[in-house]
Parts: sequence; structure tokens; C-alpha cells
Amino acid sequence: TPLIHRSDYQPLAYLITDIVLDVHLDPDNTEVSARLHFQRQSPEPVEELHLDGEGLELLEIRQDGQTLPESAYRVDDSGLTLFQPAVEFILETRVRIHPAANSALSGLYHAGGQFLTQCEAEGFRRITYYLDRPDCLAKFTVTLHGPQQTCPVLLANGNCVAQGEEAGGLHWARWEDPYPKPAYLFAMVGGDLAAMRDTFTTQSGRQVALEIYVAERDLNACGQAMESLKRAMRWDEEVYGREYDLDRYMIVATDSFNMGAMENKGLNIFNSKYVLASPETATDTDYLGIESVIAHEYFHNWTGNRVTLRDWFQLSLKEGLTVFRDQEFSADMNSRGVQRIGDVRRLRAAQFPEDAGPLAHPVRPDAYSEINNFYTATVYEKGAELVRMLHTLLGKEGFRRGTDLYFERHDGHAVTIEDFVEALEDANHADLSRFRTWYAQAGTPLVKAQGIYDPKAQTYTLTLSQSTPPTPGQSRKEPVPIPVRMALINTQGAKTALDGCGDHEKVLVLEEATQTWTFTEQSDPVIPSLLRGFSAPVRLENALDDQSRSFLACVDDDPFNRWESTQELALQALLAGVQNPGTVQQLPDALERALAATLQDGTMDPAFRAELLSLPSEDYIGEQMPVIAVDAIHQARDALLSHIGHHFHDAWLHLYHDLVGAYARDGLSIGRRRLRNVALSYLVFSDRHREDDMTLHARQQYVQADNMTDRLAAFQLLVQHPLHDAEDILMDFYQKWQDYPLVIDKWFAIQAMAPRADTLRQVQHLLVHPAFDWKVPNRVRAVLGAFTVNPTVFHAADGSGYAFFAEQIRRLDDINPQTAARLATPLSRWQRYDDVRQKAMIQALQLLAAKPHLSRDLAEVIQRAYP
Ligand code: BAL
Ligand code: ZN
Repeated sequence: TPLIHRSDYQPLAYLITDIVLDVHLDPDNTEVSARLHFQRQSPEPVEELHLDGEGLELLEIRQDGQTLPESAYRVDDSGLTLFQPAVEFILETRVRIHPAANSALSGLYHAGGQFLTQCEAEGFRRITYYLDRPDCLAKFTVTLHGPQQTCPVLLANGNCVAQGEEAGGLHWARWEDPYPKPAYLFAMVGGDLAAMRDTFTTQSGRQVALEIYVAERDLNACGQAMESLKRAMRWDEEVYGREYDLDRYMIVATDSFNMGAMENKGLNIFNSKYVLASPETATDTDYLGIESVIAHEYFHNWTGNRVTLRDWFQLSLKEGLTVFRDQEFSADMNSRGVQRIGDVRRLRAAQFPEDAGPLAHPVRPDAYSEINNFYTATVYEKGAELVRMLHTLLGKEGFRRGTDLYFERHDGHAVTIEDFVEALEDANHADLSRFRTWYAQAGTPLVKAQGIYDPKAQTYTLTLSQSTPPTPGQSRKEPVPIPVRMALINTQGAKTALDGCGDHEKVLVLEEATQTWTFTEQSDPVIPSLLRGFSAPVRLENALDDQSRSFLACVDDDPFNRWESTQELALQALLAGVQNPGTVQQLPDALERALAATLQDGTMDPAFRAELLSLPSEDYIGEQMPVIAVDAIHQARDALLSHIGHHFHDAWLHLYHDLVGAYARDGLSIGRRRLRNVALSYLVFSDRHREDDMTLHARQQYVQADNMTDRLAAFQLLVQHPLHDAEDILMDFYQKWQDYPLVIDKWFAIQAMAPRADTLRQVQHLLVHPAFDWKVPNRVRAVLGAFTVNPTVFHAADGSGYAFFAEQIRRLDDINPQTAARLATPLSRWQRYDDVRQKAMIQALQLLAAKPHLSRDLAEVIQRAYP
């Protein structure tokens, strides 16, 4: 499949100033009439004007009111080409499409009785012929026609300007969006939906109607979404000075969606996972997910919609910036430290491996074959880290000056990452030329730190060096400016003054391959606390002994670094256990001290304590090894869990009983639930050393819980316990929740993630379960996605996991290529495993490559994974 290169960008030869759409919704045969007003922009005439179109049946075509002769255009698989187009003209087309057969969920589709659209990145071309690229900004007017009975609600972007009834039980509604926009932000919806309504008064005093559209029975599950939306609207006014610009903000929830949500102008369409929540059906994590995704899509109204992208290579311009904004919003709404730990966990779990494998690409990629494959952790999460570093380098006020200038300059335009960086520079008279390398260069830099204390001179000298390993297509790497937030901590656990200026914390910028800093007037030996708050997306090798780490784990006032020190101690114990299974027989002293300090400190935020007491994941441990020792990692981690459980058994039991409380949704209650469930899991793991059966506690909690957080935590422990028979619990859970798709997704996923000998067989059964549906991405991800994060089963040494998985991806590719391609990416990590697994993974990739009618999406992933 051909590659599209960033360097090939050409400005539009023609503008489309207005588009008027008329859509007759029908599941099997929808007709779309489009009236496009073209104006030539290029000084020279063009021979041909190509409009994108995919899977459209052309019924009629007219130019300036006249039917166009066949000699004046050509239709092929990629669209419609007009020959020798005039300087200015009106093109009218009528096409037929088939929403019910659209299982790819791109363009207009009919699912769960609703008509929905998804146009990002290139779905609009599946609705009508168009210049389907983000720099084509047009004013949209849309008239929807649909049956009263099944589609009482007809929505599109902007304002509803007219509506009426028509013959045959039909009705219609006309929507106008006053803001010119690219087609990827277009949306329309038709269905039988109820709305939860509220209002928001903007800072300038305008009233905005807020509407969340869901199935009638879900109306009582929209509270978190609505409250989050109002908080996000207020926050964007306060922190960025950005006000909402339409009279109406609509959100529609659907169970059938490829992504988490979509920021269509004034009409967001959401995966119901990020809208619906009640205490009985949603966990605390689900509630937080809703808050952040609702905010994310809302924030796009300025970062993405009002200022949009020139081309898809700039995707991180809106995604990196908007993720940064939603992370900061969540940090302001909840605990900043815990938020940061979660963000870094996600970055390390998804982005670091991507950046270290064959799918590595810069935050601003240079080439793609299928843009849908670039909605990646690198573009999103690493992109957000780059914005965070800019924020750190310029300071809060400087960053705000920069974004103010960015909005002022580029409102209503389609721009580039370069424009963003320039606005930050110009507003601050700063030079960010070296920073640009971050956008162009793939790979995670490794920073090594070496410090020497000189008691005679009373100085502490810190040497930092950086290197970035090669990535595909980039063998040589430049140094990048790395902001390293740091402090020095003395033997009393206090931060010392740095260089006598009274500053106790500093941001060092490591720009060269190696740099040295000397801190004077250090009368005591000090321990460096480096990369505080995870101030840059790098790996840090900090040569500290266990004692110093344990000390930092107890005293560091930077929440991230305190957590990191504990994680590092746990990691060392785990890696030792992997090398030599006998070593996990006891708890290393340094780790024991760190955990004990956290267990004993009842004054600390319980959510933060829960983080401090949780072990690194199997995947994270594997990432630190040259060859991922799948089974040994699992065993070492299990062993350490059970040792910690056993060693602190009484403390866990005490916590478990002490933290009981009535269900409430405030931060403290959430933290208490989280910590209590950490205690429960250690108690269950401690079983292996004891007579008493701690699963009884889990069973009791499962039965008695009045909320999904506690119920699910217990459920997961029971279902995933390698020795426990949880058949009755599985049945009970299914029966209770069978009418709640989001809860049943959890039921599927927890089974698929169970590290048990019979899991593969179980997953095979799940795929033929009556509630399994290949057309619903959430359900597919619940089984196949969860399966890939079950290391010992997916990576079973006999290759059974890979072979099974590849078969399923082949099947899925014919139904939903975008989801198939995304799910297949774990196979790209084959180099990280032993020879036997490598062979089996490559075989799985070859099985996929040989598939007839391989989609462009999946083909590109396979091609890059195994060139
Ligand atoms: N633009 C796709 C979904 C999101 O990132 O908001
Ligand atoms: Zn986004």
C-alpha cells in the first residue's frame, strides 16, 4: 500500500465554501444529496479535481444546475474526478449508502437502532464525495429526514433552524453550523433517544443548553458526565480563557464505537463507556475515565476545532495538547500526585514499548499508509508529555501567554505543530529551536545520572548524560533538551537550598549529550531527587543504593518520586526473583521498610497509599529485561505479592476492616475503597502461606458490596485466582448484569485476563457466548484486547495463544479493520521474546499477512511489524 509523506503536502487548489446536505436516513438505503460550492484558490487552472469518495453509489451529478456529461468526470474506488473544472461552480451529487452493512463504523452507520457517524479521520468520504482533508473548512447546512417512529431525534452540528413533518410517517430537521469546519468534525445522529438536560452560563453570561442523549432507561446514569462537562467548561474559562461558542452542546452515547469518543462540533459522539455510570454499574476508575474523556472532547472545541489541523501529520497538535489539558484538568479536580502517577503508568505501559519497537514513530510522523493507525500512544501520550515539558520550560504564565497568542493568531485556521511552537516562542521571546527535535525524533531517551558529594568542598556534583536508541528509519539521534526537575535531600529528609539562592527545587535542562552541575554550600551529604513529577518522558538510570532509595521512599516530598522509589525497590526485588526464583523467599529489607512506612502512615491520602503499595505490572517488569521472561516474571510477581501479603498480614487485615465505609463519591471515599481493595488482594495472595482461606473475605465482599468498585475487585480476585473455583460467582454476575453491556464487558474481560491454565479454552467459549458480538468493538476488545494483556496465556510458550489470536484477527479484519489493526499491535513486539516465542509470533504475523482481502489498516501494521 502506498505511503503518504508529510513533505508532499500541497495547499488546496479549490476551497469549498459551503456544503448543503440532504440525508434520507434508511438502514439499508440512505440517500445523500450534497451541494458543494467550489472556488479555485490556485492561481493556475487545474486539469483535474479529485474528490474523495469510498463505497458510494453515484445516482446523480450536476454542475451549476446541469447534469454533468460522463465525459466531464470519472468515478473510481478512490472517488470522483472532475475534468477541467471552472474557477467557481456548484456541484450537486446524490449518492446511495448502506448504513446497516457498515460494520467498520466509519462514515454513517446503523447500530443498536441508531444512525451515527464517525468521520475522523477519513469517514466523511463514505458519506458523500468531498475534499476530505482537515484544511478544507466549509460551512455546513444539513437536513435530516427519518421515520418519526424509530428516529424521533434527528441531530447534527450547530443549531437546529427548522423542522417539520412529511408524508409517510417521516419528519425532518435542518441544522446549521455557523463555524466553518473540516469534514472530520461533521456528525449526524438519528434515533430514539432521551435527553438529560442542563444549562451552563459562560463567563460572558451566555446560556448554553447542555444535552446528553442516551436510551431512556440510562437517563439516571448521566450525572457524572453532566457534572464533568460543567466543570470542564468552567475550567477552560479559568485556566485558558476559552469560552464555549455555540448555544447548544450535545453528547450522544452509543455502545458501538471504535474510539473512546469524538469531538464533532457541538455534537460529541461517545462510546457509552465514557458517559454512563451509576454506583451499582460503574467503578471509581470508570467515573474518573468519564470525567477525563468528557473534558478531553470538550477541550477539543478550542484545541482541534476552532484551531484545526493542516494535515493528519499534525495530529498531535490537537491530541497531545488536548491530552495535556485533560490531564491537568483531572489533576486539578482530584489528587495531582495520584493523577501524575496514573499518567506515567499509562505512558510506560503503552508508549515506551511502542517507542522501543518496530512501530516507533515520531510524535509528528513523516509518513503513513492508513492514518487510523496513528492514533497512538506516541501521538497522544508522548505528545502530551512534550506539551508538558514546554509548560515546564516556559512556566505557567509563559505557557498561557503562548496559548493566548496561538488562539489569537490561528482561530478559524488549519495549522501545524510548527505554528504552535512559534506562538509559544513569540509570546515569550524564547528560542525553542532545539526543542523541535522532540517532535521529529522517535525513541525514548535514556538519562544516566551520577552524583558525587565532596565533604571537603561541601559541594554536590551531578553529571547527567543522555542517549536515544535507534528506531526504524532513524539510526542517528540528536540530543534533546530534557527538563530535569530536581532537589537535593539531606540526611534529615529535608530539601537543601541550591546554590544559596534559597531555591529548594530547580529545573536543569540537559541539552547536550553530557552536562555537569555543581551545587555549593552543601554542608551534609545529600541524595538527589531527580526527574521530580516525571518532568520528561525518559528512562532514568539513577545510580542509587537500596538504602538511599528506601530513604527517599519514606521522605521525598515529591509524590511521583516517592512512588518511583518504592517501585524501583520492588522492581529490583522482582528482577532478582526472575533471575533466581529462590530469592523471593523473603522481603528485601529496603523494600520492607518502604512498605512499612506507608502502611503505618494513616495520615496519608489513601489513594496515594494504594499507589505506593501496588507492585509494577508484569509488562513493566518485562520491559526492563533484554528478553522478556514471561513465566518467570509471573511467578516472581506472584511470589512477591504473597510474601508482602503474608509479612504484613495483620496490617492488611486491619486496613481491610478499618476502611469499611458507606459508599460516597468524594475523593477520600474513592481512595479508601482503592486502598481497601489493595489490602484485600494482598490478603488473598497471602493464602499460600496460611491455613485460613482469605478468598472467603472476597466472597463475602462480592455478595455484600453496594457498589461496582468493591464488587468487581472481589469478583476479579476470585475469577483470576489460579486455584479457586468461581463458577457460581461467574454465573451470578452474569445473571445480575446481563442487561448492562458495560458491566458484561467487564465480565468478559476479567475472564480473558485470568492467568489460569484453562483460560484459552475459556476464551474460546466466550467467543461463542450468546452475548458476544463481533460487530461491537467494546465486546471484541473485552475478549481479544484483554487476552493480549494476559502475559502467560497470550504468550504461552507453545504458541497456542498467538495462533488462536491471529485466527480471530483475520476474522475481525473483514468486519472492522480499524479495530483489528489496533488489536494486532502486540504481535509487533516479537523481538523482545525468546526464540521459540519469536518464531510463533512471526508465524502469527505471516498468517495475517496471507489473509485474502487484507485491509489497508492491518496490512500496514503487519508490514511495519515484520518488514
Ligand atoms: N479525535 C478522536 C478522539 C479524541 O482523541 O478525542
Ligand atoms: Zn482527542
